[in-house]
Amino acid sequence: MPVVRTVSKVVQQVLLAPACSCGPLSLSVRSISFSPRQVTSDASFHSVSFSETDHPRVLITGGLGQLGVGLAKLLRKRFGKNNVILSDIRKPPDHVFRSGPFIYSDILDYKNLREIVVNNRITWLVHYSALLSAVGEANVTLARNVNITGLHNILDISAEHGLRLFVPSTIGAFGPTSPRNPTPDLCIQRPRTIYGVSKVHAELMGEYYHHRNGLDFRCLRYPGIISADSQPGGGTTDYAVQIFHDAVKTGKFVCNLKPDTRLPMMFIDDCLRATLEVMEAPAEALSMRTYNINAMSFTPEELAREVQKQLPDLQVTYEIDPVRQAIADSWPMSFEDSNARKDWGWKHEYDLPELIQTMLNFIGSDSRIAHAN
Ligand code: AKB
Repeated sequence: MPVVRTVSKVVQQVLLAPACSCGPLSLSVRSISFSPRQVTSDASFHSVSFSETDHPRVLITGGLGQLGVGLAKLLRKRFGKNNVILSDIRKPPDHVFRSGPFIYSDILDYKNLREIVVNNRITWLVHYSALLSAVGEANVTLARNVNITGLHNILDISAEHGLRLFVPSTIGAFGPTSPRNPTPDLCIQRPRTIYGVSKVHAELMGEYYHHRNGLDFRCLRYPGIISADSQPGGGTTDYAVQIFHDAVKTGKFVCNLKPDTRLPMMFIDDCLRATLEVMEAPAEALSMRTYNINAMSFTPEELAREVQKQLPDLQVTYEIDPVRQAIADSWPMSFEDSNARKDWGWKHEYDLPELIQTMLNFIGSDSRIAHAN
């Protein structure tokens, strides 16, 4: 695909992106009288009174992206429907609105965020708002605002109110000078995308607040996440979701990465379970605050071959997007996650065959239902 077409497609995705739960371009002025950045380092950030035995009260930002609705479902099963609030700046579809509490929140509006945390007695915050890698390259200013300025608001609110804060990081937090096969937790991180730079910043800022102020910051570096009933928006690993939809619906798939591009990937159920598990892990079990988590690694060619075992008529062609290809070529090929496995018992359940079966079952039955209607 030519670069111009690719970039304009990406810009279009910025405007429509389901994974982008960003606020308006202009930053709102904080109209509060007190800034947590002025609080002395010995101030207590843990003055919020809630019983240890209570369920957490969870706020999920960027809730209408690829992961939020699934995470809310999992957390609501565990903590009760009304203890988990999904939020976004976009209007939720009916089924999401009916499934549990939903609230408007703009992470670039500090006062709005603070009001939500206070009024709803939030104790855990899962911060999913972000622009992903490819879409971020097409709009660096917006990515910088959402992924960096937005994160600062989240950190300050979390520190001020003694929240347990989860921020996802990614394989994209590594770059061409990192060891790529496998990539360990601690190694050189010089990413070349604004997405990657913002995620390294998030890791370091979260750990800084943890050491300086006692913020209960927890972070997992996600591989590319593959989901059946939610779409990613503007990532480099999106091809690995799209292939399933196209295989079932049209029998043809045009891949925008080279056939031999190996990247770490994970099925969404594993990713959401890992998130819950690290959030529930006792603090003393965590020897670090940012962990790699791994499940499988494959190339487009290997994925296509496995899908073709179930759908032999699938035709795959390659039209390389140079922006995405350059990003993928700078990322880990496989992830080393022994610290997560040792510290809090991380264990993935889905390898490639289970992933393929689950995706095709879900999308197949979904499209059969759509046809029947
Ligand atoms: C992307 O491709 O940008 C994301 C990621 C790997 O963080 N899916």
